Amino acid sequence: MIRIASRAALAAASALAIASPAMAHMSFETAQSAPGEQFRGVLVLPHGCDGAPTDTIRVTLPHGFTDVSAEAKDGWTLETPGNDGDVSQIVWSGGAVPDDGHETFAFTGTFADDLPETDILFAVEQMCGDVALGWEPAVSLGDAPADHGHHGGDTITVGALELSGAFTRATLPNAPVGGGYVTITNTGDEADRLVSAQSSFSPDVQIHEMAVVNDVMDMRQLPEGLEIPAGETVTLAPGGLHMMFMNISQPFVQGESVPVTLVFDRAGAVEIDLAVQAFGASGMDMSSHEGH
Ligand SMILES: [Cu+2]
Repeated sequence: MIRIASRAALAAASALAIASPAMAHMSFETAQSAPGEQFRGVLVLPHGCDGAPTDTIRVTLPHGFTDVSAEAKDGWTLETPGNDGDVSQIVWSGGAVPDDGHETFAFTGTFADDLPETDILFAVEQMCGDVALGWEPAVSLGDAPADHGHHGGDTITVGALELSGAFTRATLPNAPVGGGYVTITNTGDEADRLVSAQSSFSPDVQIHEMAVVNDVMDMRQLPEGLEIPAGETVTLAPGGLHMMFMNISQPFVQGESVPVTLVFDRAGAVEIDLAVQAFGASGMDMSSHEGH
């Protein structure tokens, strides 16, 4: 079980889809829609937080999801903060779903016509007193069901390595950092190592892992880089290993791409383009990441 102690840590972690693989993920009952269509999102709460009842559910809506109305629940206070008449968040608070309870939270909205036919992520915070969990349930606007593990893109080969599914996510205008994700398969019979990364978007691209320290989820830099064992696949993905673009010089814009050169011990350097996916975590503050 992953706990996130502070609001800042929660915000940072939520943006990276914290969820232990062993846990049932919070997801939508139906996760299929299309650009221009109305969608009724029914969030299924799989469990509480490590024994404590869930008292708050906060959904941060993605861009391009409008005409939102949330369904009230008996015993819960419903708020829909936003600006200019647009709802940006839905918050149900003051209730109590026990750890073994089963509860759903529902809302309706419309996906914009011009959204790409890809997965759209909603950021959901599940709070149980001081403990909070972050989720990123997806809705697929394309033909395929929503799937975090598949982001398309070409496979690039360098030496014995195959790189695929390279992507990042749009950032807020003033966000100091951005993430980077790619799947690396070592088809050779000798281990390789991702030793560094460089990009014109950042003076310092770091390689991070997620780790639980003193019950608190945090990220830390891997100064020795990341080993890619022979014959194995290493996936950099939200919630786990990732590239972290520190002090980014410009925002990551959905639909564009962010170039990054990955330097491997054995295979050498290769430049890949990270496709910028939807902004899945509107309003998340990642400032706790500054300076590490
Ligand atoms: Cu990081």
